Amino acid sequence: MTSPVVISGSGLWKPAHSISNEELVMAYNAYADQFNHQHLKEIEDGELKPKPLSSAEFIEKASGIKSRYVYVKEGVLDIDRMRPDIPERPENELSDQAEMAIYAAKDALKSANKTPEDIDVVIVACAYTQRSYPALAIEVQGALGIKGFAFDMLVACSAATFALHRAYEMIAAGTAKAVLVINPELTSPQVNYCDRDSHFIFGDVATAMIVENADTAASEHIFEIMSTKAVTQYSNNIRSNFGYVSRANDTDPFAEDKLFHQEGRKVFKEVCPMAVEHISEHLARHELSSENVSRWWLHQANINMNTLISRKLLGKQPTLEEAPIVLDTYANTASAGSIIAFYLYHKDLQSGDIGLLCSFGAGYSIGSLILKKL
Ligand code: CO8
Repeated sequence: MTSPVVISGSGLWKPAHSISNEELVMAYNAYADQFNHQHLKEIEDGELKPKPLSSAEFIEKASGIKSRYVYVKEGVLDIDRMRPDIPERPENELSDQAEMAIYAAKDALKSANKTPEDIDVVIVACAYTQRSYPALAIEVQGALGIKGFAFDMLVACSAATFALHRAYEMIAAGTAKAVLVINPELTSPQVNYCDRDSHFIFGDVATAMIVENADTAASEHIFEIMSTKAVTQYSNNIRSNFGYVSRANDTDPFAEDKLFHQEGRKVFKEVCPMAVEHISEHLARHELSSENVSRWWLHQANINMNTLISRKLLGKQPTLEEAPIVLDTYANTASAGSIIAFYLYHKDLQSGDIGLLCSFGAGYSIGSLILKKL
């Protein structure tokens, strides 16, 4: 019998700086007041819409977010800047995202009792990479001294789960012996801090996981990947138009459409039923039902989405132990959210317990893995 494919370690790195809802709202409201004052004439003439005020209470109630980590805090709360001030690093220095990735990778290697020599594939999977080439994954591979190959992949909210799927397939096919999947989610440069509807949503973080065969795994907490399931369906409701063609388009690189923007209500309404159907079908593949799942490591975009999805699946409000929420301190960290939930809440599970890891969001994309503690 072939040895199962397992997750043998996980890693997390969070920046040293965080911003509370109150701090963020204070800066945004001061910016909005200044904008409305400076553009009084255009607003009165109906040429511009006034900037509405934000509220910390609304943010917590609508999203579950109380605070978020940011890679660089300077600039974000400066009402004359409203974006992080991240100095460009020279080409002979480690890039920002590679540095974030390496912190999380080292934590994952330690938890899996592995050294870089044990790894032969590195995947950097996240919502954005700070450049197209050379791949961040190859930079990380070089910095860690890993032999083999490495590549980047982008699937927005589902980058982490889709990369774990690829890692699972490589191990199952015997084309890799141990895969390091890393998610350096540096979201803050793409957040429109001047937009009341979205200024609060995202945070920066990096996560990592090690995927290998059970017979090489040597850690305390090993999870068999029983199976994977993915689906995508095209939607313009979550979008950023920033890209390498922007320069040739002769458009304003600071324009709102070049940053993250969404139709949040529509996303909520369309993604929740998709996620419920996807997860139900995935569990049914193993003749499992929701009652058989001890832990739900769900995507962390909005607490009300998670409540709705888990209530539909379980027929009741899940406890925080059953479906952990990390949104309050981390906010939406794109593809890393469900991995943070796993990292923080997996050690108490017993041998034979089943957990479900699932991402859902931009694309639309949904990716799930059914995991069993060995
Ligand atoms: N303060 C006060 N009032 C506000 C604020 C605010 N900050 N924001 C909106 N309001 C107002 C609205 O203007 C509206 O007023 P009115 O009724 O007068 O028009 C009212 O509050 C209600 O607004 P909404 O209906 O929009 O409020 P919701 O309850 O729907 O909450 C959410 C808004 C939180 C955005 C919610 O719709 C949501 O979370 N939807 C799901 C979104 C989602 O999951 N998106 C996926 C995110 S994408 C992703 O995860 C990865 C993408 C890639 C990474 C990008 C990194 C940058």
